[in-house]
Amino acid sequence: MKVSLTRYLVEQQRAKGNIPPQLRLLIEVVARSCKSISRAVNQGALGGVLGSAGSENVQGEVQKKLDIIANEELIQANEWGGHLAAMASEEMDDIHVVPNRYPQGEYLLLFDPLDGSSNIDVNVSIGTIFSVLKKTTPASDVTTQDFLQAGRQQVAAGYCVYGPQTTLVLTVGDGVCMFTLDKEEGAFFLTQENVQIPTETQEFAINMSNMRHWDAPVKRYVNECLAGTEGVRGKNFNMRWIASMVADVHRILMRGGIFMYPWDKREPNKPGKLRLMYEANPMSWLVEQAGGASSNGQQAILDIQPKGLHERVSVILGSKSEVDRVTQYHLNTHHS
Ligand code: AHM
Ligand code: MG
Repeated sequence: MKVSLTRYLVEQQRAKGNIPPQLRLLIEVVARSCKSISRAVNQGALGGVLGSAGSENVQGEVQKKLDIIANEELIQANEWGGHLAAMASEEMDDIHVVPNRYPQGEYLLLFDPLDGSSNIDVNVSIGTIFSVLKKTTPASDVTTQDFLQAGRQQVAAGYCVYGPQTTLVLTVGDGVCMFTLDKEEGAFFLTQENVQIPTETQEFAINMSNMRHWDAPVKRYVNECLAGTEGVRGKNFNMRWIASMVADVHRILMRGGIFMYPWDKREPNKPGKLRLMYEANPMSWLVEQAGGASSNGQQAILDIQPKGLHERVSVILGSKSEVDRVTQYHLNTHHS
Protein backbone atom coordinates (compact mmCIF):
# COMPACT_ATOMS: atom_id res chain seq x y z
CA MET A 1 0.00 0.00 0.00
CA LYS A 2 1.36 3.42 -0.96
CA VAL A 3 1.46 5.99 1.86
CA SER A 4 0.96 9.55 0.62
CA LEU A 5 2.78 12.50 2.19
CA THR A 6 -0.52 13.73 3.69
CA ARG A 7 -1.31 10.38 5.25
CA TYR A 8 2.21 10.07 6.62
CA LEU A 9 2.05 13.51 8.26
CA VAL A 10 -1.41 12.87 9.74
CA GLU A 11 -0.37 9.49 11.15
CA GLN A 12 2.86 10.90 12.59
CA GLN A 13 0.89 13.58 14.39
CA ARG A 14 -1.56 10.98 15.71
CA ALA A 15 1.23 8.73 16.98
CA LYS A 16 3.76 11.28 18.22
CA GLY A 17 2.08 14.69 18.34
CA ASN A 18 5.03 16.28 16.55
CA ILE A 19 3.34 17.77 13.45
CA PRO A 20 0.57 20.18 14.47
CA PRO A 21 -2.01 20.98 11.74
CA GLN A 22 -0.48 24.36 10.82
CA LEU A 23 2.94 22.78 10.36
CA ARG A 24 1.40 19.98 8.30
CA LEU A 25 -0.30 22.55 6.11
CA LEU A 26 3.02 24.35 5.67
CA ILE A 27 4.88 21.18 4.68
CA GLU A 28 2.12 20.21 2.25
CA VAL A 29 2.13 23.64 0.61
CA VAL A 30 5.92 23.51 0.23
CA ALA A 31 5.58 20.02 -1.29
CA ARG A 32 2.94 21.33 -3.68
CA SER A 33 5.27 24.13 -4.75
CA CYS A 34 8.03 21.60 -5.32
CA LYS A 35 5.66 19.70 -7.58
CA SER A 36 5.09 22.83 -9.68
CA ILE A 37 8.80 23.65 -9.74
CA SER A 38 9.54 20.07 -10.77
CA ARG A 39 7.14 20.48 -13.67
CA ALA A 40 8.78 23.72 -14.79
CA VAL A 41 12.24 22.14 -14.49
CA ASN A 42 11.13 19.12 -16.54
CA GLN A 43 9.71 21.33 -19.30
CA GLY A 44 13.12 22.93 -19.78
CA ALA A 45 13.57 24.51 -23.19
CA LEU A 46 10.00 23.57 -24.16
CA GLY A 47 8.69 25.82 -21.40
CA GLY A 48 11.06 28.67 -22.26
CA VAL A 49 12.38 28.58 -18.69
CA LEU A 50 16.12 28.12 -19.31
CA GLY A 51 18.76 30.81 -19.37
CA SER A 52 19.54 33.96 -17.47
CA ALA A 53 16.93 36.40 -16.22
CA GLY A 54 19.32 39.31 -16.68
CA SER A 55 19.24 40.31 -13.01
CA GLU A 56 21.35 39.78 -9.88
CA ASN A 57 20.36 38.68 -6.39
CA VAL A 58 21.50 40.21 -3.10
CA GLN A 59 24.66 38.06 -3.20
CA GLY A 60 25.62 39.57 -6.58
CA GLU A 61 24.94 36.29 -8.41
CA VAL A 62 23.26 36.27 -11.81
CA GLN A 63 19.71 34.97 -11.50
CA LYS A 64 18.44 32.29 -13.82
CA LYS A 65 14.85 32.39 -15.04
CA LEU A 66 14.11 29.27 -13.04
CA ASP A 67 15.55 30.82 -9.84
CA ILE A 68 12.91 33.53 -10.15
CA ILE A 69 10.09 31.20 -11.20
CA ALA A 70 10.80 28.91 -8.24
CA ASN A 71 11.01 31.85 -5.82
CA GLU A 72 7.67 33.27 -7.05
CA GLU A 73 6.03 29.87 -6.84
CA LEU A 74 7.06 29.39 -3.20
CA ILE A 75 5.96 32.86 -2.16
CA GLN A 76 2.61 32.77 -3.88
CA ALA A 77 1.76 29.28 -2.68
CA ASN A 78 2.70 30.01 0.93
CA GLU A 79 1.49 33.52 1.65
CA TRP A 80 -2.29 33.01 1.77
CA GLY A 81 -2.68 29.87 3.91
CA GLY A 82 -2.54 31.57 7.32
CA HIS A 83 0.27 29.35 8.62
CA LEU A 84 3.18 31.76 8.06
CA ALA A 85 4.29 35.11 9.46
CA ALA A 86 7.04 35.72 6.90
CA MET A 87 9.44 34.15 4.44
CA ALA A 88 13.11 34.62 3.55
CA SER A 89 14.88 33.48 0.42
CA GLU A 90 18.30 33.38 -1.21
CA GLU A 91 16.75 35.34 -4.06
CA MET A 92 15.31 38.23 -1.98
CA ASP A 93 17.24 40.96 -0.17
CA ASP A 94 14.75 41.28 2.68
CA ILE A 95 12.14 39.14 4.35
CA HIS A 96 8.71 38.84 2.74
CA VAL A 97 6.08 39.52 5.39
CA VAL A 98 2.69 37.90 4.76
CA PRO A 99 0.51 40.73 3.33
CA ASN A 100 -2.18 42.26 5.53
CA ARG A 101 -5.00 40.83 3.45
CA TYR A 102 -4.14 37.35 4.74
CA PRO A 103 -4.07 36.05 8.31
CA GLN A 104 -0.62 35.66 9.87
CA GLY A 105 0.53 32.40 11.43
CA GLU A 106 3.46 31.72 13.75
CA TYR A 107 5.85 29.95 11.38
CA LEU A 108 8.79 31.38 9.43
CA LEU A 109 9.85 29.76 6.18
CA LEU A 110 13.31 30.09 4.63
CA PHE A 111 14.34 28.67 1.27
CA ASP A 112 16.86 28.42 -1.48
CA PRO A 113 14.23 28.12 -4.22
CA LEU A 114 16.53 26.48 -6.76
CA ASP A 115 19.87 25.26 -5.54
CA GLY A 116 22.54 24.39 -8.07
CA SER A 117 21.79 27.26 -10.42
CA SER A 118 24.85 26.53 -12.56
CA ASN A 119 23.35 23.12 -13.39
CA ILE A 120 19.92 24.30 -14.58
CA ASP A 121 20.77 24.80 -18.23
CA VAL A 122 22.86 21.62 -18.53
CA ASN A 123 20.18 19.20 -17.32
CA VAL A 124 21.91 18.10 -14.11
CA SER A 125 20.06 17.54 -10.81
CA ILE A 126 19.02 20.68 -8.93
CA GLY A 127 16.68 21.22 -5.99
CA THR A 128 14.76 23.31 -3.49
CA ILE A 129 16.00 23.57 0.11
CA PHE A 130 13.76 24.76 2.96
CA SER A 131 13.92 25.43 6.68
CA VAL A 132 11.07 26.20 9.10
CA LEU A 133 11.38 28.20 12.32
CA LYS A 134 8.81 29.43 14.80
CA LYS A 135 8.36 33.09 15.68
CA THR A 136 9.34 33.49 19.32
CA THR A 137 7.61 36.83 19.88
CA PRO A 138 3.94 36.18 19.03
CA ALA A 139 2.75 39.61 20.18
CA SER A 140 5.00 41.84 18.05
CA ASP A 141 5.34 42.44 14.31
CA VAL A 142 7.63 40.08 12.48
CA THR A 143 11.13 41.39 11.65
CA THR A 144 14.38 39.96 10.32
CA GLN A 145 15.44 39.53 13.94
CA ASP A 146 12.81 36.77 14.36
CA PHE A 147 14.65 34.71 11.74
CA LEU A 148 18.06 34.89 13.42
CA GLN A 149 17.75 31.64 15.35
CA ALA A 150 20.34 28.87 15.51
CA GLY A 151 19.73 25.79 13.35
CA ARG A 152 18.83 23.75 16.44
CA GLN A 153 15.61 25.77 16.69
CA GLN A 154 14.32 24.49 13.33
CA VAL A 155 10.95 22.72 13.56
CA ALA A 156 11.07 21.23 10.06
CA ALA A 157 13.63 21.12 7.27
CA GLY A 158 14.04 19.41 3.96
CA TYR A 159 14.78 19.57 0.30
CA CYS A 160 13.36 18.36 -2.96
CA VAL A 161 15.80 17.13 -5.58
CA TYR A 162 14.79 17.35 -9.25
CA GLY A 163 16.77 14.53 -10.80
CA PRO A 164 15.91 11.31 -12.61
CA GLN A 165 13.30 11.13 -9.83
CA THR A 166 11.77 14.01 -7.90
CA THR A 167 12.39 13.18 -4.24
CA LEU A 168 11.27 15.13 -1.19
CA VAL A 169 13.39 14.59 1.92
CA LEU A 170 12.03 15.73 5.27
CA THR A 171 12.77 15.92 8.97
CA VAL A 172 10.67 17.27 11.82
CA GLY A 173 13.30 16.19 14.35
CA ASP A 174 12.35 12.53 14.47
CA GLY A 175 14.61 11.01 11.82
CA VAL A 176 14.63 11.52 8.07
CA CYS A 177 12.16 10.18 5.55
CA MET A 178 11.93 10.36 1.77
CA PHE A 179 8.97 10.69 -0.58
CA THR A 180 9.05 10.16 -4.33
CA LEU A 181 6.80 12.10 -6.68
CA ASP A 182 4.47 9.93 -8.72
CA LYS A 183 4.10 12.26 -11.67
CA GLU A 184 1.02 10.50 -13.05
CA GLU A 185 -0.85 10.68 -9.77
CA GLY A 186 0.62 14.08 -8.97
CA ALA A 187 1.42 13.11 -5.38
CA PHE A 188 4.42 12.30 -3.18
CA PHE A 189 4.53 8.81 -1.65
CA LEU A 190 6.73 7.54 1.18
CA THR A 191 9.67 5.58 -0.21
CA GLN A 192 12.12 5.49 2.71
CA GLU A 193 11.89 5.93 6.46
CA ASN A 194 14.58 6.23 9.12
CA VAL A 195 17.36 7.13 6.67
CA GLN A 196 20.80 6.39 8.15
CA ILE A 197 24.13 7.63 6.78
CA PRO A 198 26.80 4.92 6.99
CA THR A 199 29.41 6.03 9.56
CA GLU A 200 32.41 4.98 7.48
CA THR A 201 32.97 6.11 3.92
CA GLN A 202 35.47 6.14 1.08
CA GLU A 203 33.93 8.96 -0.91
CA PHE A 204 34.52 12.70 -0.66
CA ALA A 205 32.94 15.69 -2.40
CA ILE A 206 34.73 19.01 -2.77
CA ASN A 207 35.47 21.39 -5.65
CA MET A 208 39.09 20.30 -6.22
CA SER A 209 39.83 23.27 -8.47
CA ASN A 210 40.00 25.43 -5.34
CA MET A 211 42.66 23.31 -3.66
CA ARG A 212 45.39 25.94 -3.82
CA HIS A 213 43.11 28.37 -1.95
CA TRP A 214 42.20 26.06 0.95
CA ASP A 215 43.38 26.19 4.52
CA ALA A 216 45.94 23.64 5.81
CA PRO A 217 43.46 21.28 7.58
CA VAL A 218 41.35 20.81 4.43
CA LYS A 219 44.47 20.29 2.29
CA ARG A 220 45.71 17.73 4.78
CA TYR A 221 42.44 15.79 4.79
CA VAL A 222 42.08 15.70 1.00
CA ASN A 223 45.76 14.85 0.46
CA GLU A 224 45.35 11.90 2.83
CA CYS A 225 42.34 10.73 0.80
CA LEU A 226 44.28 11.10 -2.44
CA ALA A 227 47.20 9.07 -1.05
CA GLY A 228 44.85 6.05 -0.93
CA THR A 229 46.23 2.72 0.26
CA GLU A 230 49.76 4.18 0.25
CA GLY A 231 48.90 6.90 2.77
CA VAL A 232 47.91 7.12 6.44
CA ARG A 233 44.28 6.26 5.69
CA GLY A 234 45.31 2.92 4.19
CA LYS A 235 42.37 2.85 1.78
CA ASN A 236 41.45 4.28 -1.59
CA PHE A 237 38.90 7.08 -1.88
CA ASN A 238 36.55 8.01 -4.66
CA MET A 239 35.56 11.59 -5.50
CA ARG A 240 32.21 13.04 -6.62
CA TRP A 241 31.23 16.69 -7.12
CA ILE A 242 27.88 17.46 -8.70
CA ALA A 243 27.97 21.18 -7.81
CA SER A 244 24.38 21.06 -6.62
CA MET A 245 24.44 20.80 -2.83
CA VAL A 246 21.04 19.06 -2.88
CA ALA A 247 22.33 16.32 -5.17
CA ASP A 248 25.61 15.89 -3.29
CA VAL A 249 23.82 15.74 0.08
CA HIS A 250 21.24 13.34 -1.34
CA ARG A 251 24.00 10.95 -2.39
CA ILE A 252 25.52 11.17 1.09
CA LEU A 253 22.17 10.39 2.75
CA MET A 254 21.78 7.38 0.46
CA ARG A 255 25.28 5.87 0.60
CA GLY A 256 27.52 7.94 2.87
CA GLY A 257 30.43 10.27 2.18
CA ILE A 258 31.65 13.70 3.16
CA PHE A 259 30.78 17.03 1.54
CA MET A 260 32.89 20.13 2.01
CA TYR A 261 32.62 23.72 0.87
CA PRO A 262 35.24 25.25 3.14
CA TRP A 263 36.44 28.80 3.64
CA ASP A 264 39.11 29.62 1.09
CA LYS A 265 41.51 32.43 0.20
CA ARG A 266 39.62 33.60 -2.89
CA GLU A 267 37.36 35.70 -0.69
CA PRO A 268 39.12 35.66 2.69
CA ASN A 269 36.57 37.92 4.35
CA LYS A 270 33.70 35.53 3.68
CA PRO A 271 33.41 32.49 5.97
CA GLY A 272 32.49 30.30 2.96
CA LYS A 273 30.32 30.19 -0.14
CA LEU A 274 27.19 28.49 1.13
CA ARG A 275 24.54 30.27 3.13
CA LEU A 276 23.91 29.37 6.76
CA MET A 277 20.20 29.89 7.10
CA TYR A 278 18.68 28.35 4.00
CA GLU A 279 21.38 25.93 2.83
CA ALA A 280 23.68 24.82 5.66
CA ASN A 281 21.15 24.71 8.52
CA PRO A 282 18.46 22.56 6.89
CA MET A 283 21.07 20.22 5.36
CA SER A 284 22.95 19.97 8.68
CA TRP A 285 19.79 19.05 10.55
CA LEU A 286 18.89 16.37 8.00
CA VAL A 287 22.40 14.96 8.17
CA GLU A 288 22.43 14.91 12.00
CA GLN A 289 18.97 13.34 12.03
CA ALA A 290 20.34 10.59 9.78
CA GLY A 291 23.21 9.85 12.18
CA GLY A 292 25.81 12.01 10.43
CA ALA A 293 27.55 15.19 11.55
CA SER A 294 28.00 18.74 10.35
CA SER A 295 30.58 21.34 11.28
CA ASN A 296 32.19 24.58 10.15
CA GLY A 297 35.57 23.28 11.35
CA GLN A 298 35.14 24.85 14.79
CA GLN A 299 31.66 23.91 15.99
CA ALA A 300 28.45 22.18 14.96
CA ILE A 301 26.76 24.30 12.29
CA LEU A 302 23.43 23.93 14.12
CA ASP A 303 24.90 25.75 17.15
CA ILE A 304 25.96 28.87 15.24
CA GLN A 305 24.02 31.98 16.26
CA PRO A 306 23.22 33.75 12.96
CA LYS A 307 23.90 37.47 12.69
CA GLY A 308 22.39 38.05 9.26
CA LEU A 309 19.84 36.50 6.92
CA HIS A 310 22.33 35.90 4.11
CA GLU A 311 25.28 34.97 6.31
CA ARG A 312 27.74 32.49 4.79
CA VAL A 313 29.42 29.57 6.47
CA SER A 314 32.12 27.00 5.88
CA VAL A 315 30.45 23.58 5.51
CA ILE A 316 31.76 20.09 6.33
CA LEU A 317 29.02 17.46 6.56
CA GLY A 318 28.29 13.77 6.11
CA SER A 319 29.52 10.54 7.67
CA LYS A 320 30.29 11.23 11.31
CA SER A 321 33.80 9.76 11.61
CA GLU A 322 35.03 11.74 8.58
CA VAL A 323 33.46 15.02 9.70
CA ASP A 324 34.93 14.54 13.17
CA ARG A 325 38.35 13.96 11.60
CA VAL A 326 38.24 17.16 9.52
CA THR A 327 36.99 19.14 12.52
CA GLN A 328 39.82 17.72 14.62
CA TYR A 329 42.37 18.76 11.97
CA HIS A 330 40.96 22.30 12.21
CA LEU A 331 41.00 22.37 16.00
CA ASN A 332 44.64 21.16 15.98
CA THR A 333 45.69 24.00 13.68
CA HIS A 334 46.49 27.40 15.11
CA HIS A 335 45.80 30.24 12.73
CA SER A 336 48.70 32.64 12.28
P1 AHM B 1 23.44 28.40 -5.70
O1 AHM B 1 22.52 28.40 -4.50
O2 AHM B 1 23.59 29.76 -6.31
O3 AHM B 1 23.08 27.36 -6.70
O4 AHM B 1 24.94 28.06 -5.15
C1 AHM B 1 25.16 26.99 -4.31
C2 AHM B 1 25.85 25.86 -5.03
C3 AHM B 1 25.76 24.58 -4.27
O5 AHM B 1 24.63 23.87 -4.64
C4 AHM B 1 27.01 23.85 -4.69
O6 AHM B 1 27.46 22.99 -3.68
C5 AHM B 1 27.97 24.96 -4.94
O7 AHM B 1 27.22 26.14 -5.16
C6 AHM B 1 28.82 24.70 -6.15
O8 AHM B 1 29.81 25.65 -6.24
P2 AHM B 1 30.98 25.59 -7.35
O9 AHM B 1 30.37 26.11 -8.59
O10 AHM B 1 32.06 26.47 -6.76
O11 AHM B 1 31.43 24.17 -7.48
MG1 MG C 1 21.98 27.34 -3.18
